[in-house]
Amino acid sequence: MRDLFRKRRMWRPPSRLRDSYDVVIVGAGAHGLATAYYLKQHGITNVAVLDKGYIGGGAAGRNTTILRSNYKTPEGARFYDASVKLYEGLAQDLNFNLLFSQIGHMTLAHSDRAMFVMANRAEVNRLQGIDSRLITPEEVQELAPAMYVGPETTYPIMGALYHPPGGIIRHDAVVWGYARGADEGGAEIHPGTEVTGFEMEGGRISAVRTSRGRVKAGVVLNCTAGWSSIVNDMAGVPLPITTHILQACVTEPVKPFLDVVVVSSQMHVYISQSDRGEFVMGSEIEPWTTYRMNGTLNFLQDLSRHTLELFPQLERARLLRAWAGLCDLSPDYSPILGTTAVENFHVSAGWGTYGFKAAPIVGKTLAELVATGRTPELIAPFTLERFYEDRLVSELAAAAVSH
Ligand code: PYC
Repeated sequence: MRDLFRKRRMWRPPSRLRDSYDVVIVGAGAHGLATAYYLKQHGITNVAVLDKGYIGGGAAGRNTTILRSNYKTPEGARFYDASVKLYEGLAQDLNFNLLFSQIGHMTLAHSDRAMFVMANRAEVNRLQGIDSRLITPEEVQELAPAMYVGPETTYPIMGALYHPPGGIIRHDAVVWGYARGADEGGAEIHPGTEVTGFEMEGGRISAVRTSRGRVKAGVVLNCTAGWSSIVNDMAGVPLPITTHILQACVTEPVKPFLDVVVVSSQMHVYISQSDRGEFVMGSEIEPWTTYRMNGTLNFLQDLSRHTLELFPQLERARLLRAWAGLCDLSPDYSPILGTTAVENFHVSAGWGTYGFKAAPIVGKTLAELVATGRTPELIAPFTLERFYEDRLVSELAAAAVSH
């Protein structure tokens, strides 16, 4: 019976930690697992993915599943566009149904200033070959016929930034698909294995100390999102990151009536309807820094108020679940990705509210960095050094909602 159960699992049950690995990835979320998966394409298979909790239990399991690439900077738009393109072929690559619904993404504008910012973003996007354009209130209504856009709204809708390639995907399927692919490629996945420190020798990490023993490591990657500054501190590489919570919630399933992702920065909401009919809704990050993932009543009240202005039909819908996740926010709202001052220690951090969207391209580019020792061009703008060299990549106005 026990054997039968094990054979059916999607990845091998955790074995004993070996003494040494070519690559140790800290964090078994979407970024860590994707990196382990793509390392196989470079012939690197002696890999351990360690996580203090369970697979996909951090930000990968606590987002609102939105994908998009309509960022504000050319660097950001290029990078996230490469990620969306990988997501488009990912179900086939992983041979795993990821339920990617490319239903389009619409960011509402409620003021002249917002229209100007959206127009600017649309231009930047189009110069990168990304489908993104300003649309009129009439087109907004055509895309979301069930949404209230009449005169009684607190914030009248003046137009929107429309991004057809955006959409939603099944987030846990992404994690499981990458975990299964990484496992098939030979990587070992070790949940319940907390990293407690690094042993340093000659400016390098020589070994990783864990709650299950010590392992030697050729290269170490920090893919721990909300906990990235804690893990980086262990290597003596401080990150300019503050950690906040982001809250979201979901209603009971209702009849399908929304077929596009709707975002309003002014109203601090993003709303989509899942394949099951649930309304998935989120808000801006909380302004205080914390590692406690406790939800708040204020969040539920404000979010419900704004959602009901747009979708009064949801008045009687019950909330099924609410959750909070950690966001590792960088000063310019762009990721911190790639090499650090410790030669064999690389980082994927500073994701704020954008991390889940980036998982495939993070995995691909970090795997290339590990395999070749060279920073791929796509991620060169995002290295930690930019904060010492005054080369910030400000994505401040590209957040789904205000930060
Ligand atoms: O930037 O698309 C976004 C986003 C969605 C949820 C949080 N951020």
